Amino acid sequence: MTRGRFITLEGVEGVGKTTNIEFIRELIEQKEIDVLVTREPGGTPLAEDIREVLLQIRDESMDPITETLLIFAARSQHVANVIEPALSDGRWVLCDRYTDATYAYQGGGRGVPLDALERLAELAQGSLWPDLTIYLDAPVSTALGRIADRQHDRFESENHEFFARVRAGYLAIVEREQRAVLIDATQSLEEVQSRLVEIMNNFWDPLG
Ligand code: T5A
Repeated sequence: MTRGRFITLEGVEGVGKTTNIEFIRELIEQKEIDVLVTREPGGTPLAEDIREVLLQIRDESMDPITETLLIFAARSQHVANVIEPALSDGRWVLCDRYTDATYAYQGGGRGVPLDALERLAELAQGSLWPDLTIYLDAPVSTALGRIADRQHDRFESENHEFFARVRAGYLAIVEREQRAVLIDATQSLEEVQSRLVEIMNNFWDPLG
C-alpha cells in the first residue's frame, strides 16, 4: 500500500483557506484519489472540544504556554486517531492549518520560544510534516477586512500588530521550507484558483 500524501493550507484569518479547501479537494478527487479533508485545531471529537476552549472569549486571559499546550494536545489526538491512520491506509489528507500555524501564531504572535515549539512538535507529531504546504498571503488589513462583519473569536479579536507578527512568521517559514508555496491571496478568487491548479500540477507530475 502506497502511503498517502499530506497537504496543508495556511494563512491568517480571512485569506481564503475555507473557500479554497473544497476547490483543492475537487482537484485531488478528479485524479480519483481518496482524500480526507480535516482541520486544526480539531478534526476529532476530543480535538474539536479543545478547539472550542481555544476559540472561546472568556474573562480569564489564556497564558501563551497554556494555549500552546492545548494546541499540541489537539494535534496529538488528531495525528494519532485521524491523520496517521488515513495516510497509512493510502488516503491523502488535506488539512486546514497544522504546525506551521503554531510557529506563526504561538511563536511569532505570542513569542513562545522556538525550541519549546520544536520539542512539543516532536512529541505530538513525531516526524509527521506535510509533503506540501500552500500558504495564502495577504496584507493583514486585506485579510481581516474580509471577515470584518463576522462575530470574532478569541484569536480574531487580537490587534493588527499581532497578525503582522503572525504573517511575518509565515513568511519566514516559506523562506525556509521547500515544501511551502506562497500564493498572493490579494488576487481575485479565479486567479488564486488558477495558481492552485498550477501548484497541484507541479505536485503530482513527479508522482507519475
Ligand atoms: N491557531 C490554529 C493557532 O493559533 N495555532 C495553531 O497551531 C492552529 C492550528 C482557528 C484559529 O486557531 C488559531 C488560528 C485561528 O485563529 P480557523 O478555523 O483556521 O481558526 O479559521 P480562520 O483562519 O479564522 O478561518 P477564516 O474562515 O476566518 O479564514 P479563511 O478560511 O482563511 O477565509 P475564508 O475562506 O472564510 O474567506 C473569508 C472571506 O473572504 C472571501 C470569502 O468569500 C469569504 O467571504 N474571499 C475572497 N474575497 C476576494 N478575493 C479572494 N481571493 C477571496 N478569497 C476568499
